[in-house]
Amino acid sequence: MLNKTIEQLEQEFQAKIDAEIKIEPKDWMPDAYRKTLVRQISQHAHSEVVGMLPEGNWISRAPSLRRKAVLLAKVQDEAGHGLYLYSAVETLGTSRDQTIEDLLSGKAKYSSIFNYPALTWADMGAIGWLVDGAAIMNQVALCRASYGPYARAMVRICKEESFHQRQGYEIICTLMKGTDAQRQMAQDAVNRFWWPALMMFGPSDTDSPNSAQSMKWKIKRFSNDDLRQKFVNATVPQAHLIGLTLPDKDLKFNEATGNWEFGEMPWDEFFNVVKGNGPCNKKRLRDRNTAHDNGAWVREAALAHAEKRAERQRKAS
Ligand code: BYC
Repeated sequence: MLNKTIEQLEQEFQAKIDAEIKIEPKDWMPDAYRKTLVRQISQHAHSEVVGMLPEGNWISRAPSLRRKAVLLAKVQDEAGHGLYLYSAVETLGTSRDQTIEDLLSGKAKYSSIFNYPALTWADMGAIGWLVDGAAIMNQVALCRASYGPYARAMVRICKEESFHQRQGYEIICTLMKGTDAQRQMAQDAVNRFWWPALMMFGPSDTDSPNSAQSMKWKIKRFSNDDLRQKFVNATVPQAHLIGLTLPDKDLKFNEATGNWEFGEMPWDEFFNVVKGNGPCNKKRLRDRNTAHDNGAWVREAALAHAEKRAERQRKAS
């Protein structure tokens, strides 16, 4: 490796990617590839962790013991996803403390969707069905990402996300079979979450500065717009099946392309939320900081326990 030029190393790196050989932590990689992965995987980890806040708030108000147990399990899964992903970031040489500090200080991004409030129980259904549904559409492709630790984490995450999507759709289906007030609650949740769910896929391809390079590196396999369209095509029939309407007067099926065409995305809203001005950005950051501070004793106890064990092992050997 010592005698190779950067150009040669880059060519070999791209050849491995083109041949579908995974890049592993100790392999040579361009700085920009490492940086892109740290950016995307850490934003993804933060999304999982901040995503626990709107749902965690409903655990104590779930309408039955069964619903409570299922929601609790889902929120715990999200914490686990965050941990796999923070570990994947560590394999790229960035410490977990640094990554978490970037979230707590407000420097790091996380998915726009978690800056919207969860106002009613039906929102738990809409989040599971639409938000986790959008997340899976994006994440199934990430199971084939070129970076080994990320791809392997995604395989496990996707299995759990499928359960999340099903539990959300089941909540919405149950409400749609209920009273007028319950159907109205479901419809209201879908009206509020439809467009924000479509925004999760990111800016349109023409405004996505990272897509072209990330696709060349096979971190991303599909463009933002392609995934958004796949999600719309999969979800519109599910809505119609249970009698829901979607809040888009321009939604129509195109026989020739097989696509459900949809109206103009509210891009001003998207960029405003990403800039930190969504309905809940400040609250989410404040709550995440409080949760982190409240967990200090757990981290201290875990460290003290690890030190004691190491000490015992030293004495025994
Ligand atoms: N929100 O060039 P682009 C979940 C940013 S959570 C905020 O297209 P890229 C779940 C983007 O970061 C699901 N920011 O970027 C958890 C970039 O900014 P920087 C989370 C967004 O990276 C709990 C700029 O806009 N999933 O599953 O090529 C409960 C330009 O965009 C958003 C992931 O994170 C957004 N929606 O493509 C329930 C998946 N979109 O960094 C569910 C992994 C874009 O240049 N991430 N931006 O300052 C990805 O696949 C890609 O990062 C994206 C964006 C498709 C999201």
